[in-house]
Amino acid sequence: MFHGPLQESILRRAQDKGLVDIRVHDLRAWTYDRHHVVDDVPYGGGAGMVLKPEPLFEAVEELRQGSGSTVVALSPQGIPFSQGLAGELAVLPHLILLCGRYEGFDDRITHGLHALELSIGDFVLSGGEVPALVVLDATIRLIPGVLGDETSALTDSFATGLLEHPHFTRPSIFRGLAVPSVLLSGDHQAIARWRRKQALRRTRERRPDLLGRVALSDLDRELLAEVEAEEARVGKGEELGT
Ligand code: JFH
Repeated sequence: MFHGPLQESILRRAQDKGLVDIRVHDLRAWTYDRHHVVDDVPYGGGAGMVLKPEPLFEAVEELRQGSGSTVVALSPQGIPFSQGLAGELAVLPHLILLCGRYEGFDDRITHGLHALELSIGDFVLSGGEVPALVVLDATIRLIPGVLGDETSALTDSFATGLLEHPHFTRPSIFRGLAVPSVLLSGDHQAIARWRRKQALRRTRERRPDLLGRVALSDLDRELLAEVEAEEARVGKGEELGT
């Protein structure tokens, strides 16, 4: 589950450049029984199995670099992972990511190891491996020197707090669909204004929760008022069947 994603593209280059060292461990290496059992039935009953504390504790105690390690546990019960948290993880010297399988961890694991419990979203995956790769990818691309273009991580959507404006490339007309003419105008101020308005429009339509959290300038309020006025016109037009 790890070797594909870790050997490609940006994560590959980050490792090749020596900017990050990623190791993958099998929890069963810290078991001592013939069948390498890492799970057991839940106290209190119910379906599914739970990860046993002993192998996780032994693994973390062996891999931990003194007090310099931060333990992260992936879980549907975690706090929401975000761009902001990726930025905080990116400056830490050593992370230990606990993936998990079955129904998750015996609660003494996350508590006893002082793990930061993270969720990558409100959907249920089969295990923590994909969430761990998500956290790694989002975090590693913020390490200085990982991206070729140092500015792109900063101007990314979510770093600015808004969704991005739409992007277009050649040809200028594709199957009858034209690129907005302002983008071909060469008028950089008009382009900047159009992009900002589109970003505000998309954010308002798709992620109104983000709009409440970002600091809006006077121009932003003006552009949003234009968007709202256009919206009202469209709504009326629909009502009138025009
Ligand atoms: C993980 C798993 C089902 C049962 C919600 C109500 C009932 C666990 C380890 C993270 C995000 C994960 C994630 C992370 C780690 C593990 C599978 C299936 C249930 C789910 C619990 C095992 C899932 N953001 N989504 N999924 N599982 N629960």
